[in-house]
Amino acid sequence: MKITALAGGVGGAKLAHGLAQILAPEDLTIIVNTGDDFEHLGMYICPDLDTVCYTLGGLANPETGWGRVGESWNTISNVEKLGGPAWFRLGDQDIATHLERTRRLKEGQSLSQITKDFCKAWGIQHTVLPMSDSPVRTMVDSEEGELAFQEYFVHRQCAPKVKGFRFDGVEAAEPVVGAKEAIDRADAVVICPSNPWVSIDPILRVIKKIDKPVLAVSPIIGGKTVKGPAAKMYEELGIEPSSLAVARHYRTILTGFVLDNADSAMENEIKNLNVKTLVTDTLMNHLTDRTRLAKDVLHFIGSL
Ligand code: FO1
Repeated sequence: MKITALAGGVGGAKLAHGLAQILAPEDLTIIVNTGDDFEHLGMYICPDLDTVCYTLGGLANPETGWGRVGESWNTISNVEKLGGPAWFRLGDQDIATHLERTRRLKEGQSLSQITKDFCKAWGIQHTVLPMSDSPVRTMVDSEEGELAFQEYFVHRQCAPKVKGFRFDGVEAAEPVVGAKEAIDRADAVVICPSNPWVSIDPILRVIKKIDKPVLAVSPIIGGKTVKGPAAKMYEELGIEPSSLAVARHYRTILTGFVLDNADSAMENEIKNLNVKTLVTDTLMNHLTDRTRLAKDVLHFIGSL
């Protein structure tokens, strides 16, 4: 079975990792959100691309899900001593990624070519694609005005009340070469359990049409996000956070939806959206959970 997965940060990376345990490299392509990218300390940083790659490469910090395992913080702590910004925690190994990516971008290499080379260096055989080689910047409209994504997410720790989102540059951003082909040859597209508003919507805005079966895994369990501000965003936008809300979010493209056992009472309402459903354990604390959920998803796609 050939799958193209759409993923953002930590939650999405975990299911992508599970799928990569089961599917051969030629059968799985992961298209990753780049709306979280930003320039910081003179470096071009791609948090979701790095989170997916570090996770697939077994290099990710298991506590946070982002950054590298076994990390040291000498550089950023010395930047801080010099009076520089240290709110965005950049580890020493991680900084090498940003330095080399920035160097290559300045030389004119594309983000997708750089990602391909980095995956090779990190021993990752599956294809990881940025959604576009053109810049897209997620801007968060909040009660304090418009904030750049990392300013909102990390510096302000998602405190400001959100009012909406804007993806600066998305109109001009073409899907990366290979993305359409990956979707065309796939049996199905899997929307990983990432934040619908700021991780998946930017990808869908770039990719536009998907005329393939689409299956989404809810990032919300029991009305709460496992990690990150998705539930808080729904609430602040006046929508009751739930698996049903996520199914409605994607309803125009959705064929199948995977929700957690905790939300089984919602299954019929989701079915009424003309969506096939799978109720299972969607929590992924360990690699075994990631692989199990991936197996459930692939089996479910086989039944669609
Ligand atoms: N998230 C935080 O909450 N605090 C951080 O200091 C932080 C640093 C960081 C460094 C590199 C990287 O790739 C990701 C990092 N993240 C941090 C996570 C990042 O902000 C989010 O994972 C994505 O942008 C949203 O998924």
